[in-house]
Amino acid sequence: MMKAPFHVYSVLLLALAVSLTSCSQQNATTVLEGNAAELTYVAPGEYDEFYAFMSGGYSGQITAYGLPSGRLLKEIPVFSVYPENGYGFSEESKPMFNTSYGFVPWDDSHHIELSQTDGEFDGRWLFVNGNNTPRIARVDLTTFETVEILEIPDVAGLHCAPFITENSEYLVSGTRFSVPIPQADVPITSFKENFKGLINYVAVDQESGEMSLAFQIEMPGFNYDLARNGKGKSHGWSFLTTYNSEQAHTLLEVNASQKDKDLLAIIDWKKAEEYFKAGRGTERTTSYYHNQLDESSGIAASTEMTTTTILDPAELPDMVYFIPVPKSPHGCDIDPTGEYIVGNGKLSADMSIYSFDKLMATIEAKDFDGDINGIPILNYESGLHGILKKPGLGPLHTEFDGKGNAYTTFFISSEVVKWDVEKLEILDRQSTFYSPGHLTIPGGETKKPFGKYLVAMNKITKDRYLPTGPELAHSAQLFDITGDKMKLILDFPTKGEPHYAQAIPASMIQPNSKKFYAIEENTHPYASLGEGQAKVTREGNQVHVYMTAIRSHLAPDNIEGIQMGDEVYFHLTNLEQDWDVPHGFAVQGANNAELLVMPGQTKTLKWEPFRPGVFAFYCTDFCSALHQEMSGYVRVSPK
Ligand code: CUK
Ligand code: CUA
Repeated sequence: MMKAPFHVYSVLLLALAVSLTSCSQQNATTVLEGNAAELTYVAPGEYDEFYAFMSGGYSGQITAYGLPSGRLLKEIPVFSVYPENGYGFSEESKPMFNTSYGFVPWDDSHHIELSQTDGEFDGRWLFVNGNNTPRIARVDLTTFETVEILEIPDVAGLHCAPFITENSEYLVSGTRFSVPIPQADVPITSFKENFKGLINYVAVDQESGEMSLAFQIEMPGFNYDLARNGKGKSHGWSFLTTYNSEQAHTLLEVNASQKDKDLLAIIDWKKAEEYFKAGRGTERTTSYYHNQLDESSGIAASTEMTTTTILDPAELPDMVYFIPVPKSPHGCDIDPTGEYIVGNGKLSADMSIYSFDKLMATIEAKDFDGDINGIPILNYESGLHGILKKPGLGPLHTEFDGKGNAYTTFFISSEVVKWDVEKLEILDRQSTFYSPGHLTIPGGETKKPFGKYLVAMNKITKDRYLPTGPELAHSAQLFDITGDKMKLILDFPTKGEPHYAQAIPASMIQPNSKKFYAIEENTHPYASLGEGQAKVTREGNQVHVYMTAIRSHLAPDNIEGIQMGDEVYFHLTNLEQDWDVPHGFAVQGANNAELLVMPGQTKTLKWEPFRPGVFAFYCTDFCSALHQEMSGYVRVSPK
């Protein structure tokens, strides 16, 4: 099984696994500039200049931070239930978690993508992937709420997602793990015959933001890792790094690191779209869920989808290409001009930078070195802009400042390196504490980066903060990149494991931020639009409590006539019409969670009485001086 010269790889692999955490705190202090406090200080009552949206990794959520202060503004629940506000517990939100695998209340969120118009952020929506149970979610940036979750069928591990095109036409994603497609009970040793990859194109409605699966491209059974879409001159093309072109299915750390080069997939998505629209795809039966929140009722609904269209590159020419990329690549990043594509290998000493013009010329000249399943492999040298020599160890991700500079994180050597994209010259390097994964620069993946700051999201925290036992918060580090040299100016702990983040000027979001929901627009079927509508109704063993909340009482506040065996639905409408006056609701022995209801909204908690007696309920949000009085009783009688 271990045909590879194990000793050779083991050194590199050990280095990758262990990483260098030798930079001491001493160094941190020496690289700190004297005016760091001034550069990051946001006075009480003042606002941050940027919102930074970070994925939560194994928390499954998104967090919004202010930059440069590093203050946590909000955790936005996406793929995981969130008892803090009842997301995933309220009847309205439960359908958001429906998948073809059942109710899945957790995921692993990796990559944030802000919506774009003409290659620049437009501040409308935020997309993020669920890596484990393949899904893509959309957050509405007027409410900071998850409004849509779309499952991606037949893939396994949606790490490579959801990368957006220049006008938010599509979100491209690729399967992390190849699997039998369609799923089948086959021996794992039949990997090479039976396991396949899929690259997925989800269309985004330009007006509503609504996602729909357009088509899937069937690919060889590699691992599809990360992608970016072209911009400007390269608009219409997608680039995806792949690893495990060895097609190993066991001990990947050795067996998927045998070849000196893996492959970068290059896709002409305009061509794919043409084929799709001309009906050249094959329809396949499948199952996946599309969950959407109706914003006027606040109720989510699921639709099961049953077919998908597959495009086969073996039958549809001039659509997919490969080009070799150095050993075990991770990030795939494109500079603001759309000309340079960085596809670096984690186990390679140098970084390969491709030129879009040269790639196109290579395709034009059919300068191919064979093919895989009918997909041409472009000549490596022909597509290359050049090599960045010995930039550091373990290059992962690159972003840009819009001034011709790239910034790359190096996991093994624990640093960020600034280099000139055109000249391929290293300009600066600064230590991070410790091994960085992604980095983000405001607008750093767009046509017009805002520059100014760089945030490194570090995988290892160690001694950066007061210890909290074995489990530590992950850490982010803020650098000022306005000068020739990067300056470390702030450390801040983060939630979950932020893999990627994007930052956007606050001015693009703040004016549109919704303050409350208009009660007259509430279309929830169980809403009480005034206290006069508060009531209790019964349909068989289902009891519906139409309840209202306004400072400082709940109505009705004495509920009798409930029997053991009943299902009680508390439909709480918050009648307030002012900013920042939520009311909460919890009932004793609640076997789920609470509700936190925003002004003008209705939310529902299902409660099944557990024994006869009189039980208290109360508002959970300190909403007024008489908040403690905001309570009531429910009486439960034997059947
Ligand atoms: S990431 Cu998902 S393993 Cu480098 Cu984009 Cu962290
Ligand atoms: Cu309403 Cu406390």
